[in-house]
Amino acid sequence: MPYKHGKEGMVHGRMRTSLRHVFSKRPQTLNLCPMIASEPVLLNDTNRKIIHIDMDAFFASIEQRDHPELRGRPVAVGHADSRGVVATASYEARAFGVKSAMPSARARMLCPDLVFIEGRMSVYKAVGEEVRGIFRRYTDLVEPVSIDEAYLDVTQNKLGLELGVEVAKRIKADIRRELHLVASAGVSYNKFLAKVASDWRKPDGLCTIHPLRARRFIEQLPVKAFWGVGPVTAEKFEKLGVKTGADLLKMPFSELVAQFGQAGVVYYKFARGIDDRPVQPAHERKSVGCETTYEVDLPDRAFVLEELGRLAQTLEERLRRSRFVGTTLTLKVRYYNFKTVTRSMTAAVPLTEKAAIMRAAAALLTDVDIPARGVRLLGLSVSSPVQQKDARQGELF
Ligand code: TTP
Ligand code: MG
Ligand code: MG
Repeated sequence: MPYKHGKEGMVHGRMRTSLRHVFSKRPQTLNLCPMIASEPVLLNDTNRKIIHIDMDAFFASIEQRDHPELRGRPVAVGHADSRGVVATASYEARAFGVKSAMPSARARMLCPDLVFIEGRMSVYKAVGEEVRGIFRRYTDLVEPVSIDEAYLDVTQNKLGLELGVEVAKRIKADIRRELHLVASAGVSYNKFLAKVASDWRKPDGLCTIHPLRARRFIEQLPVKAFWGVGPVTAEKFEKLGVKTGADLLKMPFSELVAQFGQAGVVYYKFARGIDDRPVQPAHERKSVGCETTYEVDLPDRAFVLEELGRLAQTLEERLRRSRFVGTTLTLKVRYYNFKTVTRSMTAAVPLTEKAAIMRAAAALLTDVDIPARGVRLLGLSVSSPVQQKDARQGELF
């Protein structure tokens, strides 16, 4: 045991706080009790039905679907020029070793007959939306992870189907019939196992990991297949003699935490098939805003206007980045004495540019008193969304 009692308590305290982001807040599923035992007592929730779905060779399959002459041929989506890289490759090209993120020149060396296609991002995004539309026929608990994959919680599903695998089968069939594309699905009682399962028999995979078989499955799993284990961590595990889930299971809790900190707790739980992270559906964004508290209170209206100009610039950038489009502007002014006033107006057209935001902000400010002792905070936000497509499309794959 590398920790003294006091220090260990502190380490656990810190882990608990930050783990809130990783795990659900149901306290009965995690009972870390460092003073009594070095191995935490863990309860496992195996009642959920979670599906992870990922489209097969997504961009390349769409190109083969839309260009029949490419079917059965090795296809890479990406720039063919010397500085280009492969975004993805069809399974025919993968047989030659061509894969995502590989320089195009190397891909061509491996597969001289490779057909390069320039990507059509707007088409891929639209198909990604169609796929999500199919998921939502079965459940609203859909958590998109990237353009071509998502987690679904189908414990309660709209069709009242008993088995998660039955839902997964139907979704795969819908995607094939309606979109002429192929998806792989993994089904289990948590996200970690569902994700591993969907990767298991790609392409066109459908793998279920039953709670009673989870332990066996995990034991033979290479440690690099565990969530959060990248090449660097895999090497660290290798040096510790840990190659598989079975090896990981032998590592004491204290040792894992000493080696990997918070991540060690996660590995400890995953090795035991425990992952309580909920499926979190995409939340609808209601507003985008920014505000600044000034070190020295702004003394008059001219200063306030100048600062509003800066805020409007920042807001324009944030709106663009989050692809948020809304029509209501709210101005917030906090005085030296913390008294706060807000004023809002709704425009006929969306407020997306600095000039329009600034005009509206200046109009709102005419209705606000600026006290002689100054203003300590200003804020601007846009709300009343008119169209939020792709608002969460931060990550693409
Ligand atoms: P992935 O799901 O990682 O890959 P894939 O769908 O092409 O193939 P698989 O059958 O193994 O799932 O990524 C989805 C899409 O994201 C992929 O078609 C292209 C794009 N992408 C990139 O542009 N660059 C990358 O490095 C990766 C990994 C993906
Ligand atoms: Mg994919
Ligand atoms: Mg993917």
